[in-house]
Amino acid sequence: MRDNFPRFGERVMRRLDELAADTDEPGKITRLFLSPSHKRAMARVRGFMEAAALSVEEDDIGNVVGRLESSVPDAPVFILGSHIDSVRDAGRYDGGFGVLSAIEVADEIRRRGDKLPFSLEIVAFGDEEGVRFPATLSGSRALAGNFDFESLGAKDENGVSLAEALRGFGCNIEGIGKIARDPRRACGYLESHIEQGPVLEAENLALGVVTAIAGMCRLNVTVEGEAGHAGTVPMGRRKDPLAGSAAMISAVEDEARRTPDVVATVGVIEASPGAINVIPAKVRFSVDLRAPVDEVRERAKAKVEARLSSIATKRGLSIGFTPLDEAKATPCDPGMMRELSDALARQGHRVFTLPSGAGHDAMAMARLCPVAMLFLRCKAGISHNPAEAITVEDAQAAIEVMLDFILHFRPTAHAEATEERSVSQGGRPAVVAQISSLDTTPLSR
Ligand code: HGY
Ligand code: MN
Ligand code: MN
Repeated sequence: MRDNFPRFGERVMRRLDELAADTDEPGKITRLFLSPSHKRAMARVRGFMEAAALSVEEDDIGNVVGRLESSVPDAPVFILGSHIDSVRDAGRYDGGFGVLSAIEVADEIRRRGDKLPFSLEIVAFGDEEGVRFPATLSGSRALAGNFDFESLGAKDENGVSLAEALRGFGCNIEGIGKIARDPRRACGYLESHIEQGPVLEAENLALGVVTAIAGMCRLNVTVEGEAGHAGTVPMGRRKDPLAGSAAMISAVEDEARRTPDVVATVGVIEASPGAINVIPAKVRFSVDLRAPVDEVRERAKAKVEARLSSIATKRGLSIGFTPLDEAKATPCDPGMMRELSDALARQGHRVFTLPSGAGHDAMAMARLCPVAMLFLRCKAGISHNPAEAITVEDAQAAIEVMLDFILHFRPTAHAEATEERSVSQGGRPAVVAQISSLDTTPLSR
């Protein structure tokens, strides 16, 4: 395939540069769920899908779905995709690569006239990052049939609820329940994504097969003390929630450092009333805690909460924990991993497997069907950062492997293997328990 395969890597790189222009922060890439830039990006991706002669629809949770119909009557569907929302000041490859590479695969299959025993759906999910609302994976959870309708009440930093934002975006809330795909018809999901870590580069490999995706939980910690005059309250009489939060944030980091395989991050902090000469009254900070094994993560979370509570007690502060979201660790399907490894080998790559510390839409899609992920090397493992970088050669290699995988995938053989596995393991891994707490209203200034 290598010789007569047009260099679609160049087109993907060019299109990713075009997609980068869809931002709500000029000079940076910030494309939050249901934002004006998300709407522009959807239109752009729709255009790419239509240029590949896919039939395109936009669903009621803000996904764009392109479809290549199989000539086989009543054929099942194989899903490819990733997300087009971003973090703030993001890189241009996180998510978008998985969508645009999938469009190249569908376009090449159509161009060559290959007959597949399944239809192909290419999905551009609208909310993987969960930056705007305290919910993540809304688009893929809806497609997989386990959207958390309680999250419709969750509010963004401006107090806009998810339901209001969806309506303002032109979505029909009542249509969300109809997005779910039939698990008996979905024969698999493959997501290609940048690794967002340094392992492939260190192995001098372009591509890798993901074994499992780490589980994560997100919570807000609210610490309350006593506002006071910065000049008159003696240090020994203060109940300073910001100084207390500093000790707590160090404890979060310390707990993660001392627990193998656990990572924890405080990414957001707010203090009120927020004046230079006022001892703060209240602080809220976020915690994102992950581990490849759920029990390890849950134990670490309990220890973090215990340590933070004891710091609060010692300092005469009050503390509250508000769970925001949780996604359980998700193993990739062994059969799909084998088939992806075979495609890598056929395309001349050394087969290398690795876990994912980052979350992905595949976590939600695992609820619907067997999933696999193809990782692409990224420069110095940098991601969630405008310095994110990949090469056109690696992009080309990934599309060649994805195409090879799709051309060789046979749902029937796979369905039996999956059925046996599913019965032996008591069904699909429970993917997510989304706790949509409403405590994201901005601190009163
Ligand atoms: O946070 C994550 O792991 C993903 O980038 N949303
Ligand atoms: Mn991503
Ligand atoms: Mn991301």
